[in-house]
Amino acid sequence: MNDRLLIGTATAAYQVEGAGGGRAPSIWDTFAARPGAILDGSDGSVACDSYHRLDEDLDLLAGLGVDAYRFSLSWPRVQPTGRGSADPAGLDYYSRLVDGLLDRGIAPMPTLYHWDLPQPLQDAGGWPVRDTALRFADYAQAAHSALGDRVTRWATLNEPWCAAFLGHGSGVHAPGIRDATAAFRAAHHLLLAHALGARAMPGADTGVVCNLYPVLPESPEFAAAARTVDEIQNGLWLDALFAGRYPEAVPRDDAHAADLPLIRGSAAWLGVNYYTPLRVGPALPDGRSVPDQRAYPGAGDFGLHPRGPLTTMAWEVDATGLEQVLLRVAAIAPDVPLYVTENGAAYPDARRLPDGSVDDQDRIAYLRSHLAAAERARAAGAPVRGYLVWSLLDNFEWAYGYTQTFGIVEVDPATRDRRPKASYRWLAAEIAARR
Ligand code: IFM
Repeated sequence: MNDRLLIGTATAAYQVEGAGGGRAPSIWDTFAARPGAILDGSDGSVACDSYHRLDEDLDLLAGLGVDAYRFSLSWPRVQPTGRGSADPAGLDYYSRLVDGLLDRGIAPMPTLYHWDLPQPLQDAGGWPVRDTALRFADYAQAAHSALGDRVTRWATLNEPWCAAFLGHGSGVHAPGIRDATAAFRAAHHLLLAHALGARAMPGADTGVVCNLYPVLPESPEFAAAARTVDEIQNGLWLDALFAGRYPEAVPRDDAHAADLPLIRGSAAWLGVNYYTPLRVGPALPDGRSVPDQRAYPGAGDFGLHPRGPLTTMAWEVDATGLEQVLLRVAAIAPDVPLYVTENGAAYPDARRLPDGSVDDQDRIAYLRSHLAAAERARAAGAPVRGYLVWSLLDNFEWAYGYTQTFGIVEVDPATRDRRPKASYRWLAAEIAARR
């Protein structure tokens, strides 16, 4: 095992870049334009404007002293229609980002797909259609041939559960479809895309990033619902990737089953995004749980019951859950390196220090306890290699717009000026101490 945990931060293209440089439309541009889809009516057209503020962001990373930076490539920036030749200007942005990181001694960790499907591919059917997986493999090859001389560690997809089940089950994410059959098809084609993409990048160290949760029934009557939630949230991805099968909650499909041998063993490493456990209990009277139910087809009527203290996402804070999910994966796939590719918390950020910067002691406590949990999993034998904080910047939090702040750097919503929070300084000191 490597002696020192690699420490970094993470962002994603649609959440930070903005549409600068003539980025072509993705499903998130279309979805965000739907009235009521985004809580504050916002979108990612400017976001943190990282497209124009590349050097500033690079310097913030250098100031932290991180080992790695996880970012995503915008597929429509690289391949505007999702097919055909790549746009050299789009690739050039990522090439400059990669060079800027390497110049500062930071390892680039790109993700190829963090939910921004080129709109023309959605018009052709999107993830429920098999051809989208083939298009993804071509895109992966184009990205790898442009950057593979400088980037070794790639993630194909971020959180395919969200793309499949929030995008096609509950419909709270783009493309906003509510159809369980489409959600299961999307899930399979995302896994196929990952496997074909990994094969299209010879010599790369290619993994995939899943959002995993301990799933806990509130009482024995909810054991069956919790099992289904667990199978869709965790088992679907882990079983397919590491055992070449789907759990019971996934409807049988012979064409999908035939792809499983290709999917099995296709991840050279696994990224684990962890935020909170899920407690499955009775449906809540105020109807808040309804979207969650649709995101878990077959689980029946249930609600999620987070226990305080909660973040502003209403997510329960429980660092032991991170240790549990890491140990669970290590038990299934003991030789597959693990990276905590996202961990972090949205808080009100209401307190300020005399110098005006946010004094986010709650976020520091969250990060400190979760980093310790990752270390405990490692000490217990899980091959945990890295820990990356979500997020470097306050950014576009999908259906929540800009109402949720996860950053260790504050971004002024009007000017996009950056100001490090206390958590940024804490992380910098933590990294320095570990060296
Ligand atoms: O902001 C998201 C990110 O895009 C994917 N993982 C969870 C984060 C917080 O919700």
